[in-house]
Amino acid sequence: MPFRRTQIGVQRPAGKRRSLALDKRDKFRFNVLTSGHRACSGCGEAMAARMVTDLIGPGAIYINATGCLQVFTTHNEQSAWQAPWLHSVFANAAAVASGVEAALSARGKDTPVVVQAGDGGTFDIGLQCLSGMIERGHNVLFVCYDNEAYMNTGVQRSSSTPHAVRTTTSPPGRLSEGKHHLKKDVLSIMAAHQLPYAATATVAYFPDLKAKVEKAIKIKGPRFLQVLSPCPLGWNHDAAQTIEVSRLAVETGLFPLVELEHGSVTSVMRLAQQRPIEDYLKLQGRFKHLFGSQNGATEIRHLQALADARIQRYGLLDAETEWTTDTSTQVQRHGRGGYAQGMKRSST
Ligand SMILES: Cc1ncc(C[n+]2csc(CCOP(=O)(O)OP(=O)(O)O)c2C)c(N)n1
Ligand code: SF4
Ligand SMILES: [Mg+2]
Repeated sequence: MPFRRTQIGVQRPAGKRRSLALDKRDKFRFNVLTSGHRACSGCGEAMAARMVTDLIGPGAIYINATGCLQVFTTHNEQSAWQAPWLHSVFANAAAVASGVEAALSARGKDTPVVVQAGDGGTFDIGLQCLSGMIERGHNVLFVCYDNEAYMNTGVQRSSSTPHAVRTTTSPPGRLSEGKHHLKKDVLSIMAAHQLPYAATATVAYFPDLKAKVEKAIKIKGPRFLQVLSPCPLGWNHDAAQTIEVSRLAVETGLFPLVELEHGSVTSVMRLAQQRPIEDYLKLQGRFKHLFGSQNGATEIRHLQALADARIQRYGLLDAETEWTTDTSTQVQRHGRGGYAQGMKRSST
């Protein structure tokens, strides 16, 4: 009997298509990103995308840049998406979303338009389209699932990859301790556009992520959400520790959870205490080469200094926080091995 393959995990006889309305009524079982897709086990991006899209719901139009999320959810004639979903090319998701939003607007509709992209599709190849979308004021929510490398094509470094990380294109060896360059501060680039809303979130803090998605979806105009999404394959951590790794990124100060409105910081998640950076690094094979050598120890100190500088910048340990957009509090790296300032740990 011929089968219609429209939804992953469900093969039904042609002509007997399960109604989406039926799924939506069963609110305890309905997921915009449904089960049966091909993500690796413990994939932080799959978790993040399920959380975000379930909070927004099936009434939005989703535009997906090329990347792991697109590939593992739409394998050859199948789709795990139970909502209108469009695949753009790697670079132009924000431009496609701009067109979708303009067309909807011309027809008097305010259907939410949501972009989903990896860090490569956001920080690197998608950046100019994203910048244009924001500058033109399109009513679009752009969600970046930041797993800090080009995972879909085999873990190549991106401008989101932190320094000293092992990737297939930044292998540690005699002359190097992994990636030479710092992770790009994409949130500050967004802030420079003075867009209505920008925030960071991660899978370990669901209530925080929920509040931010719910807020973002209500705001009009361009909005940006950067969701740190650990990748067991590329980060080389235990698939059961995705949430722990995500939590430690926040607790060490490396990935602050913040909100910005019109370019200014409006809220931060404060830390009760700062965890040492080693607690985060030692769970991940991508940092393994740093342990046991003098050069590696230097890079660990650099990573600690970065975390300290972010804590200081956003006042994450202060009872009374004064936020600053002064980038001089950031650690600046000049060439290989040298940092101009911020090398001292303020606290651990
Ligand atoms: C113009 C162009 N260059 C390269 C590729 C190959 N490519 C597809 S996905 C991808 C990496 C995606 O990385 P990211 O956006 O971080 O998403 P992830 O897979 O990590 O979730 C690359 C290099 C492409 N599809 N188009
Ligand atoms: S490679 Fe990483 S991002 Fe891609 S599906 Fe696997 S765990 Fe998820
Ligand atoms: Mg990526």
